[in-house]
Amino acid sequence: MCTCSPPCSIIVDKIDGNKDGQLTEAELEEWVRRVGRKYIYDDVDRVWSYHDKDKDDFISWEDYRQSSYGTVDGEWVPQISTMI
Ligand SMILES: [Ca+2]
Ligand SMILES: [Ca+2]
Repeated sequence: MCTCSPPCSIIVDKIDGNKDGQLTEAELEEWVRRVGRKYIYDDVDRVWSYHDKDKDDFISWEDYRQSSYGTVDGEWVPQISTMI
């Protein structure tokens, strides 16, 4: 009996493209590609939202500077969080 959380059958159902109850290498490969694309798109959304400070759907130089730089003694310097 499967004790996975969520149960393996739920995950297998998502991977099993033709719903025959069997997983093929091609189905697994397609699933890995699909999950990878979703991760990339989600990450782009996250980074875009972080940099678009005024939420106008454009990243201006001012947006980028505010999200990536701070000031020390009046000089713009990269923020430590963007250097890591
Ligand atoms: Ca299948
Ligand atoms: Ca903006």
